[in-house]
Amino acid sequence: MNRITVAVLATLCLVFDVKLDAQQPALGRVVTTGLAGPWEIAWGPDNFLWVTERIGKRIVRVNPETGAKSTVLTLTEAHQDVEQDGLLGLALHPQLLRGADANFVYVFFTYDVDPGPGVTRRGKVRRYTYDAQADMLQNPIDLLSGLPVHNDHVSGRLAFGPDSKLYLSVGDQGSNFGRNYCNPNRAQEIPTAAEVTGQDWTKYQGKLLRLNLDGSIPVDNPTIAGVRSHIYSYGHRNIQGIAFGPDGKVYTAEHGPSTDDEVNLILAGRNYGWPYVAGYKDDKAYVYANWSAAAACPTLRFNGENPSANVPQQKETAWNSPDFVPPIATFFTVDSTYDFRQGTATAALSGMSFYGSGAIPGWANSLLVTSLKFGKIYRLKLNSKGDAVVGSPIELFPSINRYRDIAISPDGRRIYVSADVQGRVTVSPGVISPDLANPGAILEFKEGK
Ligand SMILES: [Ca+2]
Ligand SMILES: [Ca+2]
Repeated sequence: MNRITVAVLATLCLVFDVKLDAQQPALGRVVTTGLAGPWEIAWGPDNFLWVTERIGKRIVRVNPETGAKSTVLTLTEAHQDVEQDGLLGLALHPQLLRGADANFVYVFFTYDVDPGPGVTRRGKVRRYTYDAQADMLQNPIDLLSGLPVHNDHVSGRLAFGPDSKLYLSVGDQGSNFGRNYCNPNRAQEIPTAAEVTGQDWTKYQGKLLRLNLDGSIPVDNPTIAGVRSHIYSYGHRNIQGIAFGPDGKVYTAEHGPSTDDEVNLILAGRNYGWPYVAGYKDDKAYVYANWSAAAACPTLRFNGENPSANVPQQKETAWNSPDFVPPIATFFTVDSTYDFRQGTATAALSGMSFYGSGAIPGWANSLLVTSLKFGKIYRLKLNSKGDAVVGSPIELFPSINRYRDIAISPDGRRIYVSADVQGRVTVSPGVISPDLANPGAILEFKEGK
């Protein structure tokens, strides 16, 4: 660790009560570099890392020993021109290359349905079959198309559940925020039965979806407001990580606004509060300011921390839902007196994995979640029931990078991280830099003892 990193960590420990691992492993090895926006990174049954390149619109197999790459898919029909679109999620069928005739690879990507020069983004879940002889993904079959995608908060994390269902996060489109501040946020809206029958997926924004492997709606999906759809849970902002516990529990990592990134334990049919609540229902720094409901919204200047008086505002405690579920951890919750000139109180949580191995002492039964903003991994120890976090998060493997996603070797001894090719990272309190140490790389970290 260099001196700057130590200073950052020490400061954050004071502010946010996170702990440094006393046996901090040394900075890891660069496995490979030159990837155009590595986004998903998954350990395959071939002992290679399967990687999506968000910007490059490719799926690449990387040899974790040598760093050698082979491209198994170039997806030219994916559309990519903003920070969060392109080729995103990837999930491997657990029977891939195991002789069960299930050599399936599932992907999520964004595409453009505007036939003209304009751009109208949608999202698609597609299945490919991996031909090991040719080392190519072939036989594309579209499973679910026309999913809502805009120019911000795309989400797009795809995961294969222990229940043999696909889980997909769909973001809130950045509505009521940033450049889209006059668009109403629809994370709380549930489709009607007619919309589901008509395959109008507009209201899937701000949701976690659960799909059968053919893209259809599972019969045991929850009924919400009288309607069964692909929606598994709702009231989400921008889920970037999905992980499963050994007993099938579903966990997500989610970007908050200026505070309160969340780690959630997902329960079927439940409401995770956004945009009425960020983090806990505690009336701290977050107040729901509904810019989209303000008169003459386009004439107002968006300011997430200090909305103008014309914008209707509602305290978190003014909203009630019997289905609300608070997070099991936040990064970070701050009081309403917090000075946002210090920077936003978030870590930009991204990929997340469950660590079940006993290979590294003390780590079993933890969630490992990456941070884009700080270039580190947080380890959250779960209680034996897996429904709460024990103690403070532990910070691991700091570097001046944006850690997009994580994969763990089957022996539990090596941790792999994909690093963004561009973007900004916090190098010291209030100092944010676009100079990344290992842009477009995959890094390997080992337990240091
Ligand atoms: Ca929430
Ligand atoms: Ca709150």
